[in-house]
Amino acid sequence: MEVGGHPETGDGKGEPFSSNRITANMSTIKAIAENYQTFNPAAYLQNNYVPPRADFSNPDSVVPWKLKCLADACASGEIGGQILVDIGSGPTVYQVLSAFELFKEVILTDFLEVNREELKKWLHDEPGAFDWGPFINHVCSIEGKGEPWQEKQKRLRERVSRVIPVNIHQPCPLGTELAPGTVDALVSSFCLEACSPNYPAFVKALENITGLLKPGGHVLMIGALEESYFLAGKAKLSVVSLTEEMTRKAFYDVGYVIRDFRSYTMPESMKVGVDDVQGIFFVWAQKKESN
Ligand code: U87
Repeated sequence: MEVGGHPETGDGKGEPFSSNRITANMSTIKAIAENYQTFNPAAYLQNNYVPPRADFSNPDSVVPWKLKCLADACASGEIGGQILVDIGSGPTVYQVLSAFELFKEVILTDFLEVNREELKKWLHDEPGAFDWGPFINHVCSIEGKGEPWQEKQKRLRERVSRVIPVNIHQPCPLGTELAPGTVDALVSSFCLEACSPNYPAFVKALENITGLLKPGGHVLMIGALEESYFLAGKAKLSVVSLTEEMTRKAFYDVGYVIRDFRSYTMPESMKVGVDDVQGIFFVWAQKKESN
């Protein structure tokens, strides 16, 4: 099959689908996977989920902005159903604090065993688990139901049915755990761009996770804009540098209608030397009924 210039040698013009790019792609996906083996969840949580980035008294702080975007989409009344899957949860749960209320079953996923263990530690309220209390309390205040955050925490721990492996670079990212087209909604925060070697691989990964969704299903995605690396202990992870246009185009090309798109410019006060991120995007998108 002739795809963009000479199949074997590639035409050097960087045609996205030339064969040597595909092989290069594969090697770099493997390299990223190896690089993640030194990812330290505790260091990562200290880098991103304590003040100033997680400061609920500062309206300009990063985490309150993320939680507001998610809460607004979930308050629309249009999102809900049987199964919600969070793609690339890492060691965090803040990203599902609004959405989980709208589903019967919530499935958390990550590529790394160490992160899945960190999640299970919190789910089972084991000693040394990260304290998501201030995050849950903030979401309760956004939702304005005035309920004690401990009740919401208890509900979330009961609603999570599984913590399973995921690989977004696989056509079936969850393997045989869930059949294609059976999931009602996806949440994903800072995952696809943080483990894809380049933009075509990012778009392919979006296509792969989209295969899990029912037609008409919703995605709530948070991601980094114009970031090239981040730190997590000894690990220095490379990131695909995205612009808003590249992000919108990916959702459009994969077959979504964008329901809401927001972006946040990283204030100097939030640049704490753990990455070179310049901004954050939030997308609420709906998979077209049929492409
Ligand atoms: C979070 N969701 O913190 N398939 O929101 C699937 C994979 C694969 C793979 C690796 C990146 C952190 C972003 C969580 C964790 C997100 N992780 C998994 C970080 C970068 C900007 C920034 C960050 C965090 C891997 C907070 C803030 C900012 C990680 C997850 C990526 N800099 N998943 N093939 N390979 N992963 O194990 O858990 O992706 Cl505020 Cl600004």
